[in-house]
Formats: sequence, structure tokens, C-alpha cells
Amino acid sequence: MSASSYSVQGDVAVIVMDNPPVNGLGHALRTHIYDSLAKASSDAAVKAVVMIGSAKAFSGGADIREFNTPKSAAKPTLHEIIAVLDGMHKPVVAAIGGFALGGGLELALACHYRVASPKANLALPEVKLGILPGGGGTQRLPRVIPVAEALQMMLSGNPIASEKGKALGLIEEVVEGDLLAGALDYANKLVAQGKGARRIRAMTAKLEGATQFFERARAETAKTSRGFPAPLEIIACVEAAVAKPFDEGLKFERARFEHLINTIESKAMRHMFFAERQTARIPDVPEDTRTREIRKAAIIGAGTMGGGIAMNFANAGIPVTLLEPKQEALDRGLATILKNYTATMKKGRLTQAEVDSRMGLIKTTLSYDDVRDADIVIEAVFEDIAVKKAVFEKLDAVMKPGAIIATNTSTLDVNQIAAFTKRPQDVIGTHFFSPANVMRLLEVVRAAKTAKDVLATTMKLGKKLRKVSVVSGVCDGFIGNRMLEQYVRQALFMLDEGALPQQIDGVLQKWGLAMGPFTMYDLAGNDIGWYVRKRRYVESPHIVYSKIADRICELGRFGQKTGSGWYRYEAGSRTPVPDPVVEKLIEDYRKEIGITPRKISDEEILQRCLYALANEGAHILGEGIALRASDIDMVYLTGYGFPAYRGGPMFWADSVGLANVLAAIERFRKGYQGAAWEPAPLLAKLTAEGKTFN
Ligand code: T1G
Repeated sequence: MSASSYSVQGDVAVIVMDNPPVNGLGHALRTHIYDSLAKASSDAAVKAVVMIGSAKAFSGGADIREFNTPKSAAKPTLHEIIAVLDGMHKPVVAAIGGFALGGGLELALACHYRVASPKANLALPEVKLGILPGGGGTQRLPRVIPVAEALQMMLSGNPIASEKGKALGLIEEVVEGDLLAGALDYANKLVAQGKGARRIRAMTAKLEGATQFFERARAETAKTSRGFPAPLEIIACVEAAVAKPFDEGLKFERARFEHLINTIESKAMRHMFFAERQTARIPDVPEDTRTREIRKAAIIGAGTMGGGIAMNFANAGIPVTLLEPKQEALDRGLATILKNYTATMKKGRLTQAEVDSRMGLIKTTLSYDDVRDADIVIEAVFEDIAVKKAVFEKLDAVMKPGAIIATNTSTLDVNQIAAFTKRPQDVIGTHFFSPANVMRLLEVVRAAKTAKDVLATTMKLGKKLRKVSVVSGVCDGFIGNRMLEQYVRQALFMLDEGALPQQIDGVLQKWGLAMGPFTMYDLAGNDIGWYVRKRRYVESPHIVYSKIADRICELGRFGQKTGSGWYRYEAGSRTPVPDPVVEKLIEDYRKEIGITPRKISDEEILQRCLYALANEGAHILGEGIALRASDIDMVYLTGYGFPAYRGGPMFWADSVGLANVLAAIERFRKGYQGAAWEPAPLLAKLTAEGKTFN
């Protein structure tokens, strides 16, 4: 906190906040602000105050790491600083450069005037952490900008820019050029005009038809906030800002904040916040590792995956060339990309000019000669080792030295693929998730010989492509699909034993998953799993599967793409409809294997599916395939529709208690197909030591 400072320029005190990286309002910075305000108040020569951060950050808000620890309540608290501002008579001007977020914006709101640089971002993002603005934001914001706008800002948690802030009345002035000079100028004008403190708490939040407005807001929000506790609480706080005197509203806000900060959902969402930032850390690859320049990319294969991957590069402004052996495949691929961009434009999220410029970055070719000078080439061809071999041998022959050669394989051995080239150190796995232009997850598969700078370059590229890049070692299925397989095995076994697809999907979807296993496979295509199982039957005959999924596939029921799978689909509809044909097939299969069906409880479905994920995750962690448990959580959040308010399979297992998870697994081992349950050594070790995954 060395560079934070207090000085007096003319008759204006200047409080500089400098607590890298984001001016988080940790205890030390709070003390600096509190003491500086006291100095400014007691110095008769000081007529006004300017509070300013860095060009990047006014303040990123409360220090999230302090939550649920005594530090967050250590005096002076943010509330005490805000009370001092409320009590000051000398005008205090917040000079916002960069972002003012959460408690940072609440601090600025408690100042009497606000000026901002043109690029400043203003937000109350607490809802994304499962909490609400607990520093008076729910009471002040609706008093200084229109209530509906204030509510929308807090429910979305998204930033508004300075210009919009000025238009709404959140800031008084946008300062071009030197922000401090502009703020000092503004403060001196206040003094010259004899303007003193102007407190938002003294204003009122006006709203016509408040009752209907909040009823409508609650009804709308309830539809989308299932499982997330904060949105409805935010609505209640804003309603209090309209209906109650300021101090009563503040008390109400404090109570609701204290409730939320202790919910498991908020702890889960805060876990996810840090987990996302942790994924970039690779213990044996220094953060300052020199990376290779990625100016041009090439994709081999213009199918669903290849086309989606190409869009990522175009979206990031990187020229990309798509290669296919046949022109009609290129034409089809390009047409699909244009269709996707047009659909996004129709939703108002892209302009025609942006579509044109992105399409302009995507070239096509039939010749490997046209990709030789790409800095990275990603292979996205058919998932067959012979096909991959031919492509990698070709790439090895044509690509310039130093080019990164990546494979998008989801199930094949990246070490084996790297060995098809004479440059295994330049080979890496980049496992995108379909649809590749939408899903945020990118599994970066580090092969045995992948060079450290290739890994660092690929991780940096992932960030540029706006992906969450998670490092995986080489194993069958890497992190996500390997865990998914055990989860699906249990779901299938429970069909053998008495459950139906709609019951299993229903339980898991009600719990919070975006979709259950059968709905998911009908979407992705049942033939994908069928292909993997057929390979498994040959390579790993000891792994037992229920045969029901094969029976479904033998009927050609691959899911939505064939109009039926585990469910039936009306023409043009994607809504899964339970199908008596499938139920009969399951009943016949049970008779065939001599099983008398039993009622399976929702609790057993949840435990067997979710503990299968956590247990396989523990294997993966113990084998060093994943670097940390929170990386596994991020894989499931960003690639498999795991609910953020559950924190990921490993965080959730921790919250259940690893001893309980292990005890349940021991019980399942005694049940149907119990051999499928191999308790991970790490799970047993952590349980014995009373520790957790995260
Ligand atoms: N608390 C603690 N650490 C934080 C932090 C915060 N608020 N914000 C960022 N960090 C860490 C982050 O973990 C990373 O650490 C480093 O700073 C750089 O972050 C009372 C209660 C500000 C837009 O929700 O959105 O105020 O990995 O990589 O891309 O009502 O960080 O280096 O160890 O993200 O430049 C409300 C959360 C808090 C803002 C900067 N505030 N932060 O993005 O850097 S609750 C937020 C962000 C609150 C009040 C309530 C972003 C950023 P490490 P980064 P960036």
C-alpha cells in the first residue's frame, strides 16, 4: 500500500488509493482512506477533497478474500468510511479512472460528486458472487439514477460506461485528459460556488406504480434465478429504497447481505471467481515464460468443430484459414459460419459490419501450401487415429519451424499423435467443446514432450479467444469426458435397476444441472458414446457397461438429429418427450438380464451420479492429470452446465463432506455393478486426514 498517499494541492486534499492489482478495499486501504478523510476534515485549510485511484482502477470493491473472516469486519469498515463521508461538510469528489466496482462504486456513491474518465466502467457486480451491494448501493443507486435502471444494473451486475453514467445522473462529468487535473478543477469550482456536501441519502427514489413494478420484477426474475439466492433479495432491497426511509432501508440491506454472505451458494460462486483465475497458473511454467507470436491460424477440417474453432479466431481478430480436401466441404463450413454470425446479428449482438469483418478474416483452401506460414494449426478432423496420423504427417512436412501443431481430439492419445511428427515439442491438445464458438471451456492437453513455451502460448491464446483454458494431462477423456463417463455409467446402471431416463434427468435438472445425461446425449448424439463404448469393449473389456445405450443406438435412435433417442421429438421441436418404446426396451432388457426393477430414490440418483463425478475427479487429481481441484470445478462449470451456485463437483463434494462421499461409495460398492466403484486413493487419504479437495 506504499503508493497510497494524502496531499493537499491548493485548498483541495487529494487522497490517492493504490493497492494493486485492483484497489481492493482491504483493511489497509480502508484505514488509509479513513485516516485521510479525518485529516482533510480537521485541516481548516482544506476546502474540498478529491479521492482517486489509478488509471486502471478506482476500486474493484471489497476484498473478496476477506469475506467470512474477521478481517472484513476489522475497523474501519467500509460502512464506517461511508458514514464519515455522509457526515462531512466539505465536498468530496470521487475521480473514477478505470473501473469502480461493487464496494468501489458504493464508496464513490457516498462521495458527494463523481467525475470519471471516458473509459471508466461502473458496476455493482455483487450478484455474480451470490451477494448484493452491501455498502449502501441498493439504497443510494436508486436515489441517484432511475429506479428501473438501478435495479437492472444490480440484477445483471454488468458495467455501464461513463457516458451512460453521466446520462443517468450517476456521474456529474466525464473528464477528458488528465483525470486528477479535471477533478481538482471540478472541486475548485464547487468551492468557488460555495457548494458543500451533497448527500445521496438525502434524495428520494421515485417510482410510479411501484407495487406493480416490483411484482413484475419478482415474477420475471424468479423464472431465471432458480438456485441463485441474490437476485430476489436485490429486488427486496430496491423496493425498500423506494418504500422506506434511508436508514431503515440501509438496515434492511445489511440484514439481507449478512444472510447471503453465509449461504453455500455465495461461497460456491466466490470459489468459482477465484477458480477461474487460478486455471492460468502452471506450477512449472513461470508466468513470464516467453510466448510465441500468434498472428495467423489454420484449421484442418471445416466441420462443426473446425468451423466453430475458426469463428473463435475471427472473433479475436486473428486471420484464419480453413482447409478441407473437397470444395463442397469448405462451402458447407463457410455457409454454417455465416449462418451463425447472421443469427447473432439478428439478436442484435453483432452489426453487419462486424459480421463482414469477421467473415473477411476467414479464408478457405484445398491446399496445405496455404497453411504453411500459420503460427498455429489446429486439426479438427474425424476422430480416428489413422486419419489423424495422415494429417499430422502432412502438417509436419509443410508447417514452418516453430509453428504450434494442435489437435482437437477428445478421446485419442495426444502423445501418440505427437509421435506422428518430428517435432513433438510443438504438439499440444486444444480440446474445444461444441459448439466451439459458444462454450467457454478449452482443455489444453499437455503431452509428455510439449514444450513449456508452447503450453504458455496456448494458454495465452485461450485467454485471447475468451476461453477458460484448463490444463489437462494425457489420459482417456482428459478431465471432463473421463469424469462424465463414470457419471453416465451410473445413470445407465440405474436404468437397469428400475429408474427411467426422465426420472434421472428430472432429478439432476431440478438439482441444477443444465440438462441430465439422457437429454444431453440426445442433443450431442448417442452415436458418440456408442463409438467410444465399442472401442472400450475391445481395449478395456473389464469395464462393464449397461447395454441399454447400445440397444437404443442399434435402433438408429441417435437423438435429436434422428428425431428420436432416449426421448421422442415432435417435428421441429427439441423438447424431449418420454417414449413408451424406450420404456419397453428398458423393461425387456431388465428381463433379459434377470433384474427385478426396484424404486430408486431421487437421493440415490443424485449421489450415484454426482459422487461418480467427484470420485473420478479425485482419481484425475491424484494422478496429476489436473493441477488442482478448482480446475476440475471450472471444467464442469464452463463445459458441462454445472450450476455456479453449487461450485463444481469437487467443491460440492467438500460441502457434503468427503467422509460422507466415501461412506456412500463403500455402500454402492456392495450394490449392483459395485465393481464400477473404485474409491480414489486421494479421496480416502483426504478423508483420513480430515481434509478437503479445495
Ligand atoms: N477482491 C479480492 N481479489 C480480487 C478482487 C476483489 N474484489 N478483484 C480481483 N481480485 C484479484 C483476482 O483474484 C486476481 O488475483 C487479481 O485480483 C487480478 O484480477 C461491499 C461486498 C476488477 C474487473 O466483484 O471483476 O464489493 O489471480 O485477473 O482481468 O457491496 O478482477 O492475481 O491472485 O480479474 O484486470 C465486488 C471482482 C466485490 C469485482 C479486474 N467486486 N473483480 O479484472 O484482473 S464484493 C467485484 C473483477 C463488494 C460491497 C461488496 C476483476 C476486475 P490473482 P483479474 P482483471
